[in-house]
Amino acid sequence: MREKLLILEEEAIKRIENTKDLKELQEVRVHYLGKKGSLTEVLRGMGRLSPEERPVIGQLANQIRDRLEEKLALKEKELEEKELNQRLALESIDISLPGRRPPRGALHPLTRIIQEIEEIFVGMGFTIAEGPEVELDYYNFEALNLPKDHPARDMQDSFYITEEMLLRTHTSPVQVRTMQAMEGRVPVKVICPGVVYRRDTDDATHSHMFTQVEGLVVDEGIRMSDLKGILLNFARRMFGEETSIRLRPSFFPFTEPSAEVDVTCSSCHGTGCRVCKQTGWLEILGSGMVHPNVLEMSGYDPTRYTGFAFGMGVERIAMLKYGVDDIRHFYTNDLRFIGQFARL
Ligand code: 2NM
Repeated sequence: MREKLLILEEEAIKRIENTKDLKELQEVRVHYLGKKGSLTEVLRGMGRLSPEERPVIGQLANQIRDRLEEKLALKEKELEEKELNQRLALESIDISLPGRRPPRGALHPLTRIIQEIEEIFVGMGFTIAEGPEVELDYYNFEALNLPKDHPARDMQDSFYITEEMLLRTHTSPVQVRTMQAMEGRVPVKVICPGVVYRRDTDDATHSHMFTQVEGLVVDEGIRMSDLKGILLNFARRMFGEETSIRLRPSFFPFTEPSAEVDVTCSSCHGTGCRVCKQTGWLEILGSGMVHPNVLEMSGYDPTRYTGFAFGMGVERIAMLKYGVDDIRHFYTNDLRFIGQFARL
């Protein structure tokens, strides 16, 4: 019996040592120490032993079980470590490989100019208003002192959708809507950025869809000097503090008097160059004192209130500021062009 147990132990230890994974180790454990295991079997046969032998063999069997348990535990720890190391090696990431830099996006140059214009006017107390691009004839023309038979309202120049609906030709209808929503309250002090549509043939300086920012101020006692002050401040913030402006008489149906505003050419500082066609001046916007008919139609008594308004083309401002020679560059989305305006 004693011999049998010692052989069993030797055999079990060999098998434990040769085990290659945890699954196999569990099989070995069951084979020797399980309910129907070899050692268990031997212990069960102890009933046939003499009373003198029984405690000796029993003690030996228990010692062997303890030693095997210990060996199994040691081997289990070793195999667990081995398997963990294998998994870590397999799942390891090569952190020495440099990453691929994703291309960085940037705002479109027109978006940047719009934001810059907005910031300047918000700094002077203006709020920003937006409105629909598909507009009623009433807001786009009628309420701006352009009655049905007015020559400046040529059907050929607008994209009409129905008899009374069209793509807005300027953002002035937003200002009309703002005045009507204010129901005669003052001050009205808004700028209206947005795209507008005109039935033009596209070329280097014209686009059938372009971007405008218009402004409107209505209050008691608003005068032409207020317009000049606001627009001089805008021009200096936009084109540099050394910039001067000049106003030239002009005509718009919705303002009287009306004026075109020029800034001193920043390419030649007023001495004359190709950009300003030797004049030293660049036209940047149209403006004027709001026509009494326009105020009246939108709920403001023109004997009590006055106002000024102005409108500029954002593409033109961007072209002058950055020296861009063709408006179509803004719409082609060639990253070689667009990428040059990214803030670094
Ligand atoms: C311009 C030039 C002059 C203008 C007028 C109005 C309104 F709605 F108040 F009547 N908004 N914008 C205006 C005046 C626009 O763009 C060249």
